[in-house]
This record gives sequence, C-alpha cells and structure tokens, in this order.
Amino acid sequence: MNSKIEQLLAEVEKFTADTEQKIEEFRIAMLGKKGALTQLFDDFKTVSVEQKKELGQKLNVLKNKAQDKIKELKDRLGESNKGLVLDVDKTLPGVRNGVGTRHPLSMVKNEIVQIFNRLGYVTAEGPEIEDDWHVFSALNFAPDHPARDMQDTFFINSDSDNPILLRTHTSSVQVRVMEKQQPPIRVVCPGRVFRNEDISARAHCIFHQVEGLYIDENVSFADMKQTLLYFTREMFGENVEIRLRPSYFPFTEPSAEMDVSCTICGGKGCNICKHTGWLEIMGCGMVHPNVLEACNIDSKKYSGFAFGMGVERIACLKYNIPDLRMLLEGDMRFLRQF
Ligand code: 2NL
Repeated sequence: MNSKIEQLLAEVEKFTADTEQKIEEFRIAMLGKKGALTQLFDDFKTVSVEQKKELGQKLNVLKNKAQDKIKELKDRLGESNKGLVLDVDKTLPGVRNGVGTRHPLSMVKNEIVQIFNRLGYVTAEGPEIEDDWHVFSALNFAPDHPARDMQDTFFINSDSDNPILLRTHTSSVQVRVMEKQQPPIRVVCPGRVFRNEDISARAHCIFHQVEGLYIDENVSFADMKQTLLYFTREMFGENVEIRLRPSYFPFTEPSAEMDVSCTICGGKGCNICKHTGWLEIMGCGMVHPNVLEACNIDSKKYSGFAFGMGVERIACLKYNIPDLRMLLEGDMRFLRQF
C-alpha cells in the first residue's frame, strides 16, 4: 500500500492539463467512485492497527495534494480563458440594435382614422369579445339572418338567448357609443374582427376594419357622398373619382357600395381593376331607423350615415400588394419595405 501511495503521489505531482475535460478525467480517475484514491481508502479499512497511523496520514496528504492540483489547474484554465475574453479587438465597430418600424397595417389604419379625425370624428374602441345584441340584434339582423350562422361567426358560448361571440364587424362599438350618447355623434371605430371564413389571397378569418358613424339632425345621403369623396382623395390622391352602387346591408337603408377609380390605370382598365376602371373599397348607407330606435335614438328627429372598410384591402390597393396574407405573416423581407 505504501508503494502505491508513493506512486500516486508522483503521478499527482507531475500531472498537468490545459482543458476542462482532461482535468475532469483526472479527478474521476483519482477521486471518483471507482478512482485510485477511493480504492486505497477502501483497502485502508483492512490495514493492521500498527500501520493505521502512518498510512492514514500519507493517504490524507495524497488526497489533499490531488484536490489542490485539480483546483490549481482549474484556476489556471479560468485565468487563461479570462485572458481570451478580454483579448477582443476594441477598435472593431459594435453590433447595432435595429430600430423597429410601424407595421404597414397600422400605418394605413392610422392614416384612415386621422383623415376622419380631421373632419371632427372621435376615435372609439370596444371589446373584441361581444354579445349577440351588439353585433346582430341592435343592427337589425333578423333572428334567422345567415351571418349569425356558425359558418360565419365564431361563437364562444351560444347557450343563452344573448350568445357570446367574436365580433364580425366593429359596428358593435358604434352601437355602444349610441347607447351611451345622444346625437350629434361622429365616431370612427378601428379594430380587429373575426369571421369563420376560408383563408385566401383576398380574405382572412382575422382582419381589420375601420367603420364610421355620423348622426345629427338633417344628415343626408349627399353629406355622406361628399364626406367619402373627401376621404378617398386624402387617401388615394386628388385625381381619383368615386362611384356609388346600390347594395344591401341590414343596418342601412338605402345602402351602397363605393368604388374608387383604379389607382393603377387611372380608370382606363387594367388587370388590377379587371378592366372595369373601378375598385371596390367600402360599404356605406343611411343608418336604418330600427338601429337608431334599438339604441334609444329618436329616428324621427335624427338621421345619419355609416360606412365600413377593410384595412387589409385598402393597404393592398395603396401599396399594390397582391396577396393580403403577406400583411399577416410577419416576414421581415416583406415588412422591411415599408
Ligand atoms: C363593409 C360594409 C358597412 C356600416 C358598415 C354601420 C354601423 C352602424 C349602423 C349602420 Cl352602428 N351601419 N356600419 C354601414 C354600412 C356598411 O360596412 O363592407 N365593410 C367592410
């Protein structure tokens, strides 16, 4: 046993290593569960009483030396690594953090809202999770109207007689404004809306809308037409024209769809406008008397107009984007262009 101790002592003395792995291998070989030293301590139990004192001391010396060696080598490794880290070229230019930019959808939404703000419309927002009353019933949707159907609307809870659902348009925000406030009312309502539709280049199940509402005494269809012409020229330029086509919505009467003269060909006809010279950009109409009455506004005294547009659609037209999904995917190669 004595000679084994001497031999290990010599090994410890002369051992050296310059990697963490080699030091660890050494520690395991010496002090690990099956290490040489551990083995010696096991054998020590069977040593005769006379030898115990001398061999015990020697064993402890060996163990301390092995531990000191490991610590010393680790410290030296740490020092040289520290040297490496400090040894950087401080004259190299630093890595810059990129500055973020606004998303094109936010830019277009803000632009739409600000045009109406300049005409005296106040911005109003409301909940994305709504009830049937604010999304459908107050807006003159018949109880069996197909838009309420599971196919169009994401229901959260349809047990009660006023189901909870994700709003399919931001008109619900305007209903909330009318319930709280008597005319004159001028609001714009931007927000996210949800429809249970198949996703394509032209439609998504989550998209953004801006709706507007103007109610006062003697508000006419002509007021609406001029307001929307002003908006369109602020948005697409001085030279565009608009046209209104008859349409149907449950919440407006009469209702119309509004087109803008093609922003690509100027109305001559091209692929984008499918050779019609016109692009559809919003729906609008005079607020239905049933809607005013549902919100406790006297439909004999007051009238008003309302309109709604999809922000993705306006953004695609304004920036000539071929597929609305590009606005929702977050691809930096696309977003960096704005
Ligand atoms: C479209 C059509 C429209 C409205 C939205 C509205 C709101 C209230 C009362 C009456 Cl509270 N109308 N909003 C009116 C006409 C059309 O949107 O195609 N949107 C993308």
